[in-house]
Amino acid sequence: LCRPTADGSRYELTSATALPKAGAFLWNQQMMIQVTCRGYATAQFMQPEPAKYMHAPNLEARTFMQPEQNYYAHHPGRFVYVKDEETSKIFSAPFEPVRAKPDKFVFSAGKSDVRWTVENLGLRVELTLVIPTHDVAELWAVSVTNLTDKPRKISVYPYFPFGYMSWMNQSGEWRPDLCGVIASSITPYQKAEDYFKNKLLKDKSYFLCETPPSSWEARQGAFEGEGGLHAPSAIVDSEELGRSDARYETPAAAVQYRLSLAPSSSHTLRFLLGPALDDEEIKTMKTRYLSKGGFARCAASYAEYIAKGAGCLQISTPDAALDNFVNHWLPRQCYYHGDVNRLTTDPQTRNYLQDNMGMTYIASGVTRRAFLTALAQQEASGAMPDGILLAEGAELKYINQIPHTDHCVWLPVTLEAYLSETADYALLDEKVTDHTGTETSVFERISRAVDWLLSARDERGLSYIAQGDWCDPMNMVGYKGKGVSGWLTLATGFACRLWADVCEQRGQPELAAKYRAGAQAVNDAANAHMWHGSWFARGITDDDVVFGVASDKEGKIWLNPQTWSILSGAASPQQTRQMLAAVDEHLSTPYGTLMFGPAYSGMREDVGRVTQKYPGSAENGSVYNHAAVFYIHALYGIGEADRAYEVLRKLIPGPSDADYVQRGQMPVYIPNYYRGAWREYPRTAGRSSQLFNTGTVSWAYRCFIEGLCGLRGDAEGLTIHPQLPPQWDGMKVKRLFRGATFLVDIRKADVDEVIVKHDGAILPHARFTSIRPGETYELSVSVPK
Ligand code: CEZ
Repeated sequence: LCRPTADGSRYELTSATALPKAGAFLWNQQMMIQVTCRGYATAQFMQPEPAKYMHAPNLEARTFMQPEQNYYAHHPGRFVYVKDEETSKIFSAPFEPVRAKPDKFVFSAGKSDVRWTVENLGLRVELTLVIPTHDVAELWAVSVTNLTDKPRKISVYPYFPFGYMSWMNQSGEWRPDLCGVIASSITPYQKAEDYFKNKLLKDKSYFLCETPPSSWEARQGAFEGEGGLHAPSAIVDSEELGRSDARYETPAAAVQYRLSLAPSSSHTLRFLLGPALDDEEIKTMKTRYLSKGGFARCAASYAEYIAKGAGCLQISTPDAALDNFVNHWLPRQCYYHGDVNRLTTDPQTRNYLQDNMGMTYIASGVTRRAFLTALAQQEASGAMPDGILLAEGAELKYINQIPHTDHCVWLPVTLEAYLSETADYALLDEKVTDHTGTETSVFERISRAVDWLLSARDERGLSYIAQGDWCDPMNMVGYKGKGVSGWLTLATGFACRLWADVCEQRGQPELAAKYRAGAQAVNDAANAHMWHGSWFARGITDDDVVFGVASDKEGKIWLNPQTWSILSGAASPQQTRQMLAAVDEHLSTPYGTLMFGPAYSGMREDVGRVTQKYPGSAENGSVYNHAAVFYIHALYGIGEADRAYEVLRKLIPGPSDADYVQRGQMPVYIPNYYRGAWREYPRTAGRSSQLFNTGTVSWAYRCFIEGLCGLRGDAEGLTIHPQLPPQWDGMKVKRLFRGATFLVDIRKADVDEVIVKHDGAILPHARFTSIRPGETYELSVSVPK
């Protein structure tokens, strides 16, 4: 059903129906497109706020990327109809809208392109999608091959619906001068002041043809006719498309090529799709891209851009599917997050910092700049804002208008990864100027952020939650100003602990002592008020009700407080044993570890909106991978290698067909969640959200590097402490680190502790120092059985 290509660089899906929502995505700093194997697409571009050039057939609410998107007959997509002119039979590639059963179907997700091969009616259609590195456009190549030994007469009709562009003004027409269908619109608005902003929006969408077609149609209604998209009248009832235009009607680009194909011969067509301000821009794009050479140059340049995200780790383990994911797809997804910040102009502060943490392993200069950017927006109180503004004129939108209290936590937490990887302690002395003109060092600013965390606590020493913490929709625990978060209390402990280490490292023992004392105080408070029986509670509401405890029927046990009590040091070894057993019992599922359980079946007004999400979806008790990966990180930290690996492996779909079908996703990214509620709703349990925006990936990469492979940096070197799962005898690792290459051969052996040999000599403390950039070091590592 689903397999990598021989060199491992692509993943192929051989059914259009088994995983109907499975897809792939491409991005650059200006745009992003997610396409499903069946041909539906969701694309957006930045101007500077996210906008669409292909619309739904009805007016869409502006919102962020959604999980479990629904696709429907008129969903925006990229389709190619084919008609055999002798028999009048039709099909469409990749699969929608006709849904004719193909003789062969291959959806092939590449790192820098997406391809399909579809065979039907003795014809092969090959589609390739590439995008530019710096511009907003889609480059589509369509090849048709006659697979029979007879000459064929066929019509090929690319059909790219623009959708409902605007209720104020929309139209579409064939433009012979540009050789394409151009749709024009006015982004709807009502405030006079918006006119001046909107007049520079790219309100045209173009579909250009390299080769002039035999005919065209620019009006969606005329194309579809009474036949519907499954059998459009313009194709089924007529020889040629009707050449009409759309005048305040829904525009679409349909073009027809009447081809005669000799046996075994092929014909290739190229098309360019995108948004534009005006004709000038369309002409420029056409000249730049719409030719064989233009396509080839674009593909090469985009592949080069993607290759910059190759990361720092190549593994070879007994699990080939795991290797493929870690070597090819995980760094790519980290790179996406770190390079384009999910294509928002105001990423949530916690997302911005964690996405940039992943970039540490790919291009650490980007991470460094992100710390400086974020800290320049720190508030005078030391608090961090809910979102970091990245574009001029950008505003805090959606969730960033809701006060969350955890943002400061992520500074020391993500900085730890950055410093381990780079040892760039000089960053701490950089001066950062905020909007008031105050100049303060990075070190001082993060100290103030940690101080703020310590101050934002109640008389019991527990952290206020306001309208949310890491869990965005937990908005009603503390909206009256009193409720506290068990997780945030423990996360504050972890932040203090990490920050104390940095102070120590800088030779500031008094400060280190202060933050150690801070960590102790919050950990004590958590133990006094949150530990109930066998695990830590999730919080205490405005009305003083403790929740996330054994007596709760729903939301009984939450993963994050357990995880972070390990990280903060609040949990004793005895407590840890009890918690891990409870997590195994209540939260472990075949598709990963639940964020909490059982899911809420309805609104709990003292917890909030999270309880209103569908049980088992998103934050309401799914396998929310971001929470699962924190858990994995904590488990590696305490040497729980077996448990850690078990949870880690479940982040990735496959490799059995049954698992692919249940999750519905290819192993080319980690989604933000898999459905939970597996006792209540086994039919949907495990189903992927298909949403590739997730804080999971930076942590997952970190867990592979520092946890599984155990190759973690410190101020002067690299420590080596692999934690292999029980079923493996060994693994090989190539790790790029501070400019050097480490080739590490890890084997289980009869040893009591990790033994590392280099050039025949045993390294003291399984640690490599005096690393010289450009060198390659071969290490052989023995780990206890
Ligand atoms: O948003 C994510 C946030 O981007 O949810 C995580 C949070 O830590 C991330 O920062 C957990 O709550 O209902 C909501 O508002 C949701 O919380 C979503 O916004 C959720 C989306 O799935 C993001 O893509």
